[in-house]
Formats: sequence, structure tokens, C-alpha cells
Amino acid sequence: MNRQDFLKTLGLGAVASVTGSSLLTGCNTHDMSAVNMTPGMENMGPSVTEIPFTTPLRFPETITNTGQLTAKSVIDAILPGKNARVLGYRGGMLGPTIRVQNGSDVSLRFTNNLDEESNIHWHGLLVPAEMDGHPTQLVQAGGSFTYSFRLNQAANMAWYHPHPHEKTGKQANLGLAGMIIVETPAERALNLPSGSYELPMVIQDKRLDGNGAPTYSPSMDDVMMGYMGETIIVNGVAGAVQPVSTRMYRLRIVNGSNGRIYNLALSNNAPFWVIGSDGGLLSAPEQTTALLLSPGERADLLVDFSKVPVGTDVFLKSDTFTGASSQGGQAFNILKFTVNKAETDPFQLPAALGMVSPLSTASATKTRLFDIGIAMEGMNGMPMRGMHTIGGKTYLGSRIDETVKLGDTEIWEFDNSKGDEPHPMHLHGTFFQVLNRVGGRNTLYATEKGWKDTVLVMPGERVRIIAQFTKPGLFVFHCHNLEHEDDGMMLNFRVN
Ligand SMILES: [Cu+2]
Repeated sequence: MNRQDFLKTLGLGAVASVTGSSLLTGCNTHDMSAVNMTPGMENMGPSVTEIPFTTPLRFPETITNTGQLTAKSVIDAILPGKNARVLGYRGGMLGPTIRVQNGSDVSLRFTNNLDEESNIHWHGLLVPAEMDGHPTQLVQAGGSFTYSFRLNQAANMAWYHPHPHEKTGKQANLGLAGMIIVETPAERALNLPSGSYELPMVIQDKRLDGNGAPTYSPSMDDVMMGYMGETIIVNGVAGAVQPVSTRMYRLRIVNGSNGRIYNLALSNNAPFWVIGSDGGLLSAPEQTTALLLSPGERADLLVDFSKVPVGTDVFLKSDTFTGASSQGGQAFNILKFTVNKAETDPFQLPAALGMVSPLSTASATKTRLFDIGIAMEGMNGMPMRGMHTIGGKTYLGSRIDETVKLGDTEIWEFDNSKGDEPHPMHLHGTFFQVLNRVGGRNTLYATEKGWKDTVLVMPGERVRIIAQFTKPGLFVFHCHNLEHEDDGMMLNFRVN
């Protein structure tokens, strides 16, 4: 049975009780007026509604190795002039950007002022298992915990967000997330665009109510597709505009959406360079005109505005794409760049960026195969949750699903050949390399030629990855479509 048949069986629009108590007043009211369905796209989630691009792109405050992060209800304006209640770690809906030097000690005090449990996962940082924000390492309402670790990894862009099982989607969607940038001397030596020429950004989509407040109340359809919104925001604001000069810029992008995939492109169809991925820089820049970025993935891009006449607008947009049954049918703008200043650009694109040494498949001691998707067998009646599985199982915090020998290199294969939803698969506790993709798109993309922690497995695809497991302890791997994850598409693995 495919997804459409399945939804037909259930009855479209059935509202699933997948969330706990509402964190914010009004969140449990499913406001259909905020959902713009394009005719014929009823099964594709809300289509995107653009608002005028007039709000200056903002950047969260930057902190370094120490600081306080308090999950709480705050007031912020996603839409211009509409102050609304959201969740945040400081003053607004995104937490501070944490910029740290590799090798340094990080100590961040987390206080949970929500009315339910939470925690923080450092997505893209290699940290000890007990600091990783595992779903069983919870900070109760009113509690605190200090996350401390010393980093030993390549320069990359990471991010942080809550990871309490069955509540991740809601807490992240209502505003809890933040960016992390890890720097190294080797990366600095490349003299990539920095300062005001380096633009870190989180792209998200929100379903806003009439007051401009994000609402989170997934229907059965949303659980199947991921909770998508009609409003695209960058660093917390909709309709963002960023002035640029005629030179090279470094765009460091996190897809912080619950379920939406973006096919990043420029409105002038200009090529851009992919220089890095989840785990750091690629070996060499790779030019492209479009790049799929699924939830959890990061892209490190160089965009050249030097040939664009002053006075021209260029949009970062999401182009249409195929292969994902529930999205990709609509192109929309994400962010407007206004080229407003002529500037001489001293930047030279380096021929080589870093060293991505391929892990040898001959060094792998084991291959694990995971069927991912929807378990249709053995269903009785109308299951309201627990449909998304890995290897036929849904998440159980107390169960160890896989045991890996510390230091071993393994090949893991994610098989979505029978599924019909995209699944961005994310491993904690290690970075990996993508070996190959069979079926579907049948190829590897620029960001997949570097170190990854999240890989998109489209319907019809089997994707093989290779990783060395160097951190001991209990970790999870899961789908980063947060509705799939909360629905149970996550397993434990222990390294020892
Ligand atoms: Cu999924």
C-alpha cells in the first residue's frame, strides 16, 4: 500500500494526537485558514505564500565557548510588525550562534523553562555520548544541565536543537534551534569570505496563525509528509532582504525545517560553488546551479555577485524538483539579495580546500541493512502513530538496537526502495561518507562528496554510507523529518 492509499484508508484530515500538552496557548487549534492549499496539491502540504522581501536579514548574537541557553517562551516578530509568542533560548526565536575554535573547551548551561522536558542535541559536533542530548538524557521542566565538551574535529557548520522523543518536532518548530560554527587554523588559511561577507543562515518553514505566531498541530497527513508551513523564514524572519556588494559571499546554510526539502538555486540561474557539507570542507569546490538540501543537512556555498550590475535583485530560491512524492512541485523565493555597492574583490577561489580521505570499504568489518519507511504489516484498526520505522521497528529508549565495536568501520545501507516518502537519515556520534546511491536519482551530489551526518534517501533509493565509530556510548540514528522521527523512526546504537 502506498501513502496515498494509506491516507485514503484512514480518511484524509484525521487529526493525530501526536503531541503532548500544548506549550503555547492556541497551538493545538488546527487553523486551516493558515494553510494555503494549491488546487490539486492537497496531498503535498501547504504551498508557500511569499510576502514582500522588505525585512532586513538578521543574524543572531554570537557567543563563544561559554554561555547560558534557556528554553522559554519569548516574544518575537516573524512577520513584520507582528509580535508573537514563540520559543527561544535567549531573546528571540533562534538561539545565539556559537562560534568556537576546534580544540577548545565548550561549556554551555542549559535551563529548561518550558512546561515539559527538553534537552539539546549538538547536531554536527562530535561530543561524548553523555553530552549528545540523547532522547533519554532529558532535562525536566524547571531543571538545568551543563553541556561541556572539548572539540576535536574539522571546521564545519553545526547546529543545535531539542531532542526529547515525541516532542522534538514541536519544540523545534516553535523556535528552538541555533547555529554553531567550528573554526580551525587550516580553514582560516584559505581566506574564505568572512566577517560581513560570511552569511550563516537557517532556512525554515512555519505555519503561522493570523497573529503571525507559529502553530504546531500535525494532522495525519502532516505526520506522513512532515509538518510543512506556508511561510519561509531565514534566521527567524519572513521576507528577508540582504544587501550585498559586487564580490564573493560565503553562504552557510542549515535546513532547519521539520520536513521541507529545498532545491537551492539563484533567480538569475548563475552557478555557485559548493565548498562544504555537514562535516566540513570538500576536497575541492564544485560548481552547480541547484542543490537539494533536506532537513538537518548543511551547505557551505560561495556565491559570486561580481558580475551582477549594481541595482539588481537576486533571489535565493527553491526550484521545483521531482522524486519526492509529497513536495517539490512549487518554486518559491527564500531570500532577496540587493546588489547595492560596487567593490573590488580580492578573493581567489582556491583549487583545493581540504583533504577528504575516502574510508576504504575493505576496512569495513560489517554491513548493516536498514529497511526504512512505513510498516504496513500487522496494523490493526487505525494506528495514529508508530507508522514510520527503521528495520520494522519504532523507537524504544530502553532497547539497544545495534551494537558497534569501538573503533570499527562499518557500512550501513538505508533501503527506501519500497517507500514513497523522502527520509533524511541522520547518525549521531560520527560523521560518514556516502558510498553510493542506487535507484531514484542514482548519483551522488556535491555535498555528498564530503563528510556527512545526514543523507537524503528519496523514494526508490538505496543509499550506502561508511563510517568509523570512535565515540563510545549510546547514540541514536533517525530520520530527520521531525514528524517521522517523533513517530518512531529512530533507533538506539551502542558503541563499545
Ligand atoms: Cu523520514
